Parts: sequence; structure tokens; C-alpha cells
Amino acid sequence: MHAPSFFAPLKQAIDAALEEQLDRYSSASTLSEAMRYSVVLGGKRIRPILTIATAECFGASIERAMPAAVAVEMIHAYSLIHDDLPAMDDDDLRRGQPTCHKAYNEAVAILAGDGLQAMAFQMLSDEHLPYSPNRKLQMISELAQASGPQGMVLGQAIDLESEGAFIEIDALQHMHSLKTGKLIKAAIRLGALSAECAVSDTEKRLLDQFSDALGLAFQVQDDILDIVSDTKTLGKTQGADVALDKSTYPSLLGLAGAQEKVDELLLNCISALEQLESRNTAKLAEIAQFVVQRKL
Ligand code: GRG
Repeated sequence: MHAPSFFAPLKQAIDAALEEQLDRYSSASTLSEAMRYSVVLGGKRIRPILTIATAECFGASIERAMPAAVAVEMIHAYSLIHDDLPAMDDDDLRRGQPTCHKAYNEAVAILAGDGLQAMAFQMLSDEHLPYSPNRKLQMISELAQASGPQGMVLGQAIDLESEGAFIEIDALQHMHSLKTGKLIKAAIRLGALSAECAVSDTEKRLLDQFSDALGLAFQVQDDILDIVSDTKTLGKTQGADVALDKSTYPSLLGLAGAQEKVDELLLNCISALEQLESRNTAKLAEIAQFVVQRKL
């Protein structure tokens, strides 16, 4: 499936904002080159696009949502650099180019990830952002919880511990809800927070319902692509899950079962959006379609 037409201009605006923040918060050094290398060259920008599309549902402009969107993408970029390290998934290829530790070295890659993580929070705490102090604090708290030891980092730890072991589908789902799902949920929550308008408890619950289904659908599709796609298309090593002896949705449900799961999750996404009756969720629906039909 081709990306929705609003992706390309949004991606361009996100890339420009990422570059601007990298210029602002890092000085000329190998470290800053490595951060830039990992952030700027490639990536679908799904998470910042979700932040902005959610903000738009609640009446906020792209410009207003951009700082929150950029902070989320910086956390994502840091996680990919660290995930590829020899001590973790030990990958040579990411976004069609050598991983950060291959292009530079391990120490620089560790520091580039650390730098991007800190930069995300430094950005969100900037006094000039167009958000109220209370909203800023909520954003920082959401992002820290999602990416830290109650979220993505815990999911990664469970994933590493599970290598070579058989895990049941519920445990797999729990691991992915932490490792991939929490940051996707934070991307969407930060979008709603950046709008400053009142979001009702029902709307928050429906957004979370959408995020949970989308995060899992993203992951199941990732597992499917690891089997049916190829290294050139993916821009990362195809078959990496099998090589690391990881339990995946296709390994537990079969390819057809995994595809059924993706289809069911897409319906859950759409159902949650339909209940957000007074909001224009058309872009979020298009993103969900893209996530489950993407080829990379
Ligand atoms: C090292 C703390 C730490 C966490 C790593 C997110 C993560 C946790 C690892 C990434 C490994 C992986 C392949 C997970 C599957 C889902 C996923 C996050 C894929 C990569 O995200 P995309 O497809 O990547 O959005 P692009 O390159 O398009 O930004």
C-alpha cells in the first residue's frame, strides 16, 4: 500500500524540525554526527505522524504538535540505535544503511542513544514551547513512563530474556505492549495533550483503545514482514527474529493466523475511532490502514 498522501509533506516538516532541534541541542562533534546519522537518514516517522494527526483531531495545528512529535521520534531513534548494538540484537543494517555502531563505533552509538534520549526531555521542558506548564509536565511524565523501566525498556529486557525460550501468546503480547506499544500510545497521548483543549475521559479511553490495537497490529505486521519480505525492502536484516530464535506471532499462530490477527486488530482500531464521534479521525484511520498493509 502506498502511504497516505498527507504523509510526504508531513514527513518533510518533521524531518526539518528534527534537524532544527539537532542543530539547537548539539555542537559539532562525532557524537552529534552520529545522532544526526541515526535520526535524519530514513525512517517512516509513524510515531510523530500519529502525534500530529491526533493533535489535529482535537483542533491543534501541525506547528503546535511538532515539538511533542519530535521528542517522541528522538526516543524512537535512541531505542533503535541501542536495539542494534552487539549486546542486544546485534544488527548491521538499519533503514538501509549500516547501523550506528557499524558506521561509528559501539561507544559512540551508546552515547548517541543516550544523547537523543536526554535531548527529547530537554526539548519538552523548554520554556518557549506553546504548552502550559501543566501539560508539559504531563507530556514529560507520559514519555518517561512509556520509554522507561515501566515501558519500552522493560519490554526490551523481557525480549532479551526470552530469546531461545518458548513463550506463550499472552506473554508475547505483554512484551510487545511494553516494547513497541507504550511508545505508540505515548505518541498519541502527547498529540492529545499538545492540543490544550479538554479531552473527556471517554475520549482518552477510546484513544488508548485505538493505540493498544494499533501498537499490537504494528508489531504483528513487523513479525510478518520479517518472514515474507526481504532485506533490501525492509532496510534491515530480514529473518532476524528467526535467527535470534525469537517467539513471534507467525511462529505461534502461523502466517495465516498472524494475518487474521492483524485484520482483527485493524477492525478494533476503526471501531475505537468511530466512537470518537465528534472528532475528525479520518487521518488516524488512514494511518492504521497503512500500518497493517505496509511493506517495510
Ligand atoms: C534498546 C531501550 C531499547 C529499546 C528497544 C523499539 C525497540 C526497543 C526495538 C526495536 C526493535 C524492533 C524491530 C521492534 C519492532 C517494532 C519496531 C519498533 C520497529 C521499528 O519501528 P519503525 O518500523 O522504524 O517505525 P522506522 O525506521 O520506520 O522509524
